[in-house]
Formats: sequence, C-alpha cells, structure tokens
Amino acid sequence: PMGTCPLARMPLSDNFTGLLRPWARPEVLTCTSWGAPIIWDGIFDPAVAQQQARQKNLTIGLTVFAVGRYLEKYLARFLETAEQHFMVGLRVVYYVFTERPSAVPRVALGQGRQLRVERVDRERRWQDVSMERMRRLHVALSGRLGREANFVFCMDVDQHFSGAFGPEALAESVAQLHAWHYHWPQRLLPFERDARSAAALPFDQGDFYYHAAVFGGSVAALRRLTAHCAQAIRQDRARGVEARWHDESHLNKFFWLQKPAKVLSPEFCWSSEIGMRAEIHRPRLLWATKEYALVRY
Ligand code: 2GW
Ligand code: MN
Repeated sequence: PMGTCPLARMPLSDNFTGLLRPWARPEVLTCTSWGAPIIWDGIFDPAVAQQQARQKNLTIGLTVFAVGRYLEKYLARFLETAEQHFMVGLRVVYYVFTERPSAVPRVALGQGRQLRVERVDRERRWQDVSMERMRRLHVALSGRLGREANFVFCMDVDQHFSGAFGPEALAESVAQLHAWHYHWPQRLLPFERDARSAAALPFDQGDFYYHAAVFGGSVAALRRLTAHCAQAIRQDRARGVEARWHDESHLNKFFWLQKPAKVLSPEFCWSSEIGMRAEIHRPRLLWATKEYALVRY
C-alpha cells in the first residue's frame, strides 16, 4: 500500500504526517489513483505531525464567513471549539469575514493565536453569500493573510470542532471527502454536468465529490484555487447560469483539473445526521443540523 502512494513518501518534512501506516485501516481507501494520501484516523502519528510542524515554525490561517444570522447562530461555538482542537500548539490567525465586525463575539484566545475581522458586504441572495467567498478569499490571500500565513484552511461556519484537527491535515493542497457521498459510485455524484456552466465535468468523469465546508493548502495554491473559482463564477453569471452546488461545484471542477496533494477522510468533517459508521472513528468537525427555514432568505 505505501509503495502505491507516492505523495505519501514525499520528503518526510513536507507531508506533516511522518511515515503513513495505511495497513492500520485496511477497510478504507487510503490512497488516490494519483498517489495522494487519504488521511484516516490511525494511519498517521499525531506526535510526529506536531513535531514537524513546530520545527517549521508555521503560521496557519483559518478563514470563516459569518454573514447575517449565521454570525449569532454559529460563530461563537465554531471559534470556541477551534481554540480547543484546531492546530493546538501552532501559531494560528483566524480571519472572520462579516458585514458586522462589532458583533463578532469576544472569544478568549490561547497563546500565539490571533483573530482578525474583515468587513464584507452582505449579498442579497444566499447563493451569492456563499459564492462571493471565493472572490473575497482571493483578495485576502493577496493581502495580509497571504503574508502572515504559510498554510490556510477555509471553512463553513455552521459546524463545530469535536476532535483534534492538527498538522496531519496540512499539505500544498487539501480537499475534504463529502460525508454524504464518499461511498457512492461516480455516476451518482452530484457534479455539475450542464456544459453551459464552467463547473461542468464531462459525463462519466470525476474523482471524488469534495465538500466545500473544508479546503486548504499553501497560500500560493489557494490563490490559484480561489482565482479559478471566482473567475468561473463570474463567467457563469455573465452567461446566466448557476452551478448546481454553487461554489462547491466550481471547487470540485478545480480539484478535478488540479488534483489535491492530500485528501481528508470524512472523519474530518462528519454529519451526525448520518449516524454512526464503523469506519468513522473520531469526527474532528460536526455539521450543525440544517434549519433552512430559519436562516435562508
Ligand atoms: C447560506 C445559505 C442559505 C442561507 C444562509 C447562508 C449563509 C451562509 C449566510 O446567511 N451567512 C453566511 O455567512 N454564510 C456562509 O456561507 C457561512 O460561512 C456558511 O457556512 C457558508 C456556506 O453556507 P451554508 O453553510 O449554509 O451552506 P451548506 O452547508 O449547504 O454548504 C455547502 O454548499 C454551499 C453552496 O451551496 C457551499 O459550497 C458550502 O461551502 C458547502 O459546505
Ligand atoms: Mn455549511
């Protein structure tokens, strides 16, 4: 198994996992067809990951948007649980994007951890709130965030951390397997297939369906990702089309064109609504239950 996963054998200091132990999880897929490791609990040593990351003295950015009712509803718990579980022991800079900076909750931050607030406009349609993130992230990655962070994770706010989310998740580019879809056959995955959209994948193509609630990578890689998605969204808008799952469709197109260097198992972003599954050992993030009637406008 190791022999078939070349990106897992990159110089050890570059993959933040040390030697992987795929044999610890024989029941799941631990390597993609292009040789990227799929990180499941038990195949890496968290202590080795921590040591490698600390040696490099990394700063990790964590971006999150909290616009409209999502601010009161989700942001405090997201940040409080990130303090307990996200990259503990490393330097972390949170970037909160909101239209109401003064309403951002004051969360007590650990040593070496900072929070910055960036003002954004509130879009009229919720689809645009979600899609505008790509353009806004691209701007931020070209500014202060890009200068102060080495690696960045971009996350949805409607979730909370429930387990250690550490440097084993770091790589040049990182995609998250979608908890609903990771065991589905390719022809059933909800990729955009309408060729009028820039997000379209050719019929019968597609690797995995990735969840836009978590993606990450180096600043340079994320600048390419956000530039691609923002441009594709602009093009669709000009043509009067909108991809099926908005920014997530464009993210999936990007990762199909430029394969991620690391893939996170659904343990990293799980939905309690799915219930227990034998292969989900320790969820690191849990989605909030959807209350669309309350928050969609
Ligand atoms: C979005 C949809 C409907 C109503 C409100 C909002 C909304 C989103 C909002 O009022 N305020 C806000 O800050 N957001 C931000 O956009 C927030 O960070 C949220 O987590 C993110 C994505 O919206 P969300 O979480 O409601 O969408 P999901 O959970 O259905 O997410 C997937 O699909 C989305 C596209 O439809 C995105 O790709 C998202 O990344 C995916 O996880
Ligand atoms: Mn969400």
